[in-house]
Amino acid sequence: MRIFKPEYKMSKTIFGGQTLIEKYSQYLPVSENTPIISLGEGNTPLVQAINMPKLLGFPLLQLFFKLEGLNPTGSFKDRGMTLAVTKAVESKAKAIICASTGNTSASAAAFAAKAGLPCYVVLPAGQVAMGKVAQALIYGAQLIEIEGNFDDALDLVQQIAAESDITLVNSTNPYRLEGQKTAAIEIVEQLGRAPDFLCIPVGNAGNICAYWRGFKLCKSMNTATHTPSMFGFEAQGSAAIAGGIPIKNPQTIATAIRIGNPVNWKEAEIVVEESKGKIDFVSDAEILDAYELIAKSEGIFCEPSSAASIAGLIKDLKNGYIPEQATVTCILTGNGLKDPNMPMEIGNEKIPTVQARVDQLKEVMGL
Ligand code: AN7
Repeated sequence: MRIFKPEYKMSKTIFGGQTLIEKYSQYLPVSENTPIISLGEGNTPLVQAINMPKLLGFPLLQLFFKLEGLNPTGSFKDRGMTLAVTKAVESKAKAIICASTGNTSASAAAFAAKAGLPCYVVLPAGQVAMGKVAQALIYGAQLIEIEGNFDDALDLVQQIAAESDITLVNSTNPYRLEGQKTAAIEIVEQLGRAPDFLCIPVGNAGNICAYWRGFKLCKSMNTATHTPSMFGFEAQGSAAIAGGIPIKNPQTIATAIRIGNPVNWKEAEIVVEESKGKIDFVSDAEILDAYELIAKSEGIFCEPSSAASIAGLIKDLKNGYIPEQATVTCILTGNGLKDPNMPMEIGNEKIPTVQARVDQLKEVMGL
């Protein structure tokens, strides 16, 4: 429930930098009068891996991580959501709605809160990481869980949006991918060039399309001399695009990408063709290994779905699709804190408990 009436002000609310929409306004469908709804999204760090290339046995690899989990709600969704909600407000929408595996709902709920718009969130019951549900709740969205999966939820919200004046903010909303393409422009700014390969997790395949739009834009503006090969990775039990057929009952521990019929499938196939890329899959075991490796070797806690990009990179270094000398960027789409139970679930070390005495502490420390 909203605790106030919406009141749209155009005054600046983000200090010490520009909003994503202001910074990239020339590439986005906005005007001087567009009432920007911002939480301070974008401008995320690009961090070079220093230990992983050696540990993996590919010391010459130039590997960079784009930390999209450092956006205001902890995922890349904020880049598209700032524009989708801004445009919803501009067109005087009454409310917004989405189906979600979690991150879209957290982002939609937060931007709706700032805009003073009601927000409806439809989730697959029992299949969303705890942190994401917590976010949507505290931001004041109306949450509804369905006995079904993400694909069922998306079908339902599309019907509701078609029959009402509620704006759908899933990636079928054209503004979502337009906002998300800014991440590619940022990478080129930060790296001073486009990477040779971009590794990215694939769920609905919206983000891979958005990045491709951004890289093509950089090439056309001559800020990059080339575009990267786009390598997308689905989870094995949900690998509809890689397998060439929708999956009725998708499975994976990477719940964010547990999607059986990706909505941006067609555009993603064009991206693969144009960029000389591919959409492949990685197993849950490969995802969890990568999830642990990046945390333990680089100090980066991403969510399991995000680690699909690293698992894919490792797979393709080993089978030769990605040469060792390449410059590669992995997109880490979401923050590890979204799914705080996962480290405990996969860790088999028992945390010792001792009395509050220095001798006992020393003993377990091996001192
Ligand atoms: C962490 O929140 O679909 O291929 O409803 O949360 O653009 O779908 C999330 C997707 C990757 C896949 N990484 O991106 C949702 C949702 C994380 C994600 C993806 C998602 P797309």
